[in-house]
Amino acid sequence: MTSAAPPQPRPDGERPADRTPAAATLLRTRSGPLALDPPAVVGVLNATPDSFSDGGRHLDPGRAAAAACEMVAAGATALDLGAESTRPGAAPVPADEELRRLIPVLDAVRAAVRVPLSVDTTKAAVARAALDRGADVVNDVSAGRFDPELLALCAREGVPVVLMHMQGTPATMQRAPRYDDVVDEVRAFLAARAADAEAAGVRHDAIVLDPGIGFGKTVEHNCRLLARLDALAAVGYPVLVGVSRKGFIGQLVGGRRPEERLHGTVAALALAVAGGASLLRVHDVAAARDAVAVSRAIVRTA
Ligand code: HH2
Repeated sequence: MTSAAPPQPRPDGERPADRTPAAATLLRTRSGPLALDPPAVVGVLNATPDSFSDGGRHLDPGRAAAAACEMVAAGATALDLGAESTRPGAAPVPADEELRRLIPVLDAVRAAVRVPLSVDTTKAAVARAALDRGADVVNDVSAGRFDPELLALCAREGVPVVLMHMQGTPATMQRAPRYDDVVDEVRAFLAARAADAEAAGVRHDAIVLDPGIGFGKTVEHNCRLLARLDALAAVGYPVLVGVSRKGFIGQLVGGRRPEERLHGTVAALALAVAGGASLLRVHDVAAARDAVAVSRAIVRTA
């Protein structure tokens, strides 16, 4: 899974093009292994008043726990809990407020389900408190850039970390996103952040990369990253994709609201699986599970 053994000749005689270690096919977490093949379906639970899609719905611990149970029953193999919205234009939330929202919800969800839980935060203090209370994975949309303590914390605790690309900050990122070559720049950024994480002591097989769909990107940038996901998967780490109900899907289907973006989301999920995604961060778990089953069955015959 993580060995640095040289690439083996394939049965057809060709050698793999790159010499990076193979991407992990499972993530080792404190709640057990999280299989990545078939891709993991990661249900989104936001303990926020203002998230773009489920804002206000999961602030109450009892409702969050019920939603968590429903998502697991529908096929989620992990859940991602956040308490700070990162939607375009969102203002930062102080750590004490983030903890005030997160901890009661995390406690209730942890007591209700056994699947690995990730905590969606950029702050080491929030991640530390969440890990102490049963979270298993850190999902950092800043890839360790906003808080210099975060990667060292993940290394010390031995937990997997998701490193996501973002141009700018949530408050500014959609003002005028610009790239010379979005695929090259995102790939180089993620490879460098992964190298920093490993230098901080995070294991190779505990790192997940994420192109950050919608984080400082135009519709065209998002489409290009999804079309060339293979280039990101070739960096040698599992890739997480978060397209669920996002703005670019609404724009591609004539300006639909978040709750009307399911069909567009499923199309993007299927293509993400075809491009090599190993984790899908979604609001609509049952639809994602079916999209994974069908797209993976097709991909496997290629
Ligand atoms: N997207 C959102 C939040 N966290 N984390 C990763 N790794 N990848 C993503 O694409 C991603 C993420 C935004 O979605 P959501 O949590 O539903 O909304 P909000 O940021 O408004 O809470």
